[in-house]
Amino acid sequence: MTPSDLATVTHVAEQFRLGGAVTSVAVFSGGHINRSYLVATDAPGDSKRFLVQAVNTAVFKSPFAVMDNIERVTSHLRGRLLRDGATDVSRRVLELVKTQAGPVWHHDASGFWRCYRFVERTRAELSASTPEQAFTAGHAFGNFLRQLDDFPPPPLHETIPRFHDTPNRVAEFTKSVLANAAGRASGSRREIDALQRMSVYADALGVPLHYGVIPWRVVHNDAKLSNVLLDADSGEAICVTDFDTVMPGTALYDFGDMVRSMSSRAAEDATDTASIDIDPRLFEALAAGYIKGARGSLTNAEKGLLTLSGIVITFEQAIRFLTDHLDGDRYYGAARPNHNLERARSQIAVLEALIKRRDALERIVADLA
Ligand code: GN1
Ligand code: MG
Repeated sequence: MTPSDLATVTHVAEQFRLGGAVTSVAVFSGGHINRSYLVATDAPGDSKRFLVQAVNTAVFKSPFAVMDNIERVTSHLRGRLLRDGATDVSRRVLELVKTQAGPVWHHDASGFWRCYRFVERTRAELSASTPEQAFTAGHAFGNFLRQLDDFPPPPLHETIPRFHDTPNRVAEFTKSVLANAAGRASGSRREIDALQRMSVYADALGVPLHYGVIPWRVVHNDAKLSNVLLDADSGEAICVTDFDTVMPGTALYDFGDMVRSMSSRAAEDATDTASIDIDPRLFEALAAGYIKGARGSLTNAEKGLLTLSGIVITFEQAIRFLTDHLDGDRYYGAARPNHNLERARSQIAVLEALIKRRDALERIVADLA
């Protein structure tokens, strides 16, 4: 962190009701879109550390709408936890901190900021290592779906329009291939061709959703393993995080995203693509955890599309990474040259493995359902 970044984040942190003075600030890595900092204070009691985040307003064009959603969702989740008799509510749902001025955000020339209480004694993982981990994370997102099944009107804001509109993602991808803004199309020809061949999957969730075969629900929309906090001692998934894209959608967006990040052991940007595969035991544990966590809220039509959802969302993510590579890494950024191309390749490898193993995975779901 540069001294000027440190001064900025310290100043921003001081705008929130931390209950004490800032003693240290560190970059908190993870997440492609927003910038996060871990801020420690000398506040008395257990709540000494905070996660201060700069919301990426190029991506979230209406950060006020994002914060409105998060306030409503976190307070609903808190209410459901209390109703269900949970004892450790402060570890099971994120808590926004207000500014001295009152709102849960601070906005100045340095950006649009928010602050959460840091959930202590937890960790996050980028890729699943054991079936137990896939089960507990799947269970946490199933539980999240159930806790939001009585979310009251009005509907949440659409914080990013057409977020999981996969055919629209394909259209944007096609435009990027044609525009070739960063001059990278010829070096990505194999990946472009592979994804164009797989475009048949693009509408496989949108059609059932828009024609009423599966219901609209309040869903997370970024349900990857790294968005659930695991207890540092027991490994139990205790708290779902990252509510920026919680909005109407299908449960299958969430399950599909989990398949993408939890049914293989490969990191999202793994480069040894030849070794990337799906482990059916991870997939089975994930599906079992999700169905159990949802406690009967999934319809038979949703259950019947669980396997396909993994294919669709992994395809969509591959398209998004490759689009960004072609556009010059403007959305996700890149820590090294060709980073988004590598991410796209690893997602294509996961996708190919899902397609190859589809029948076996369908049988697993049929046996569980
Ligand atoms: C982005 O910023 P982060 O890591 O929470 C992205 C998701 C992608 C994910 C891939 C707003 O999430 O849609 O699935 O990266 N979020 C946004 O890891 O685009
Ligand atoms: Mg996210």
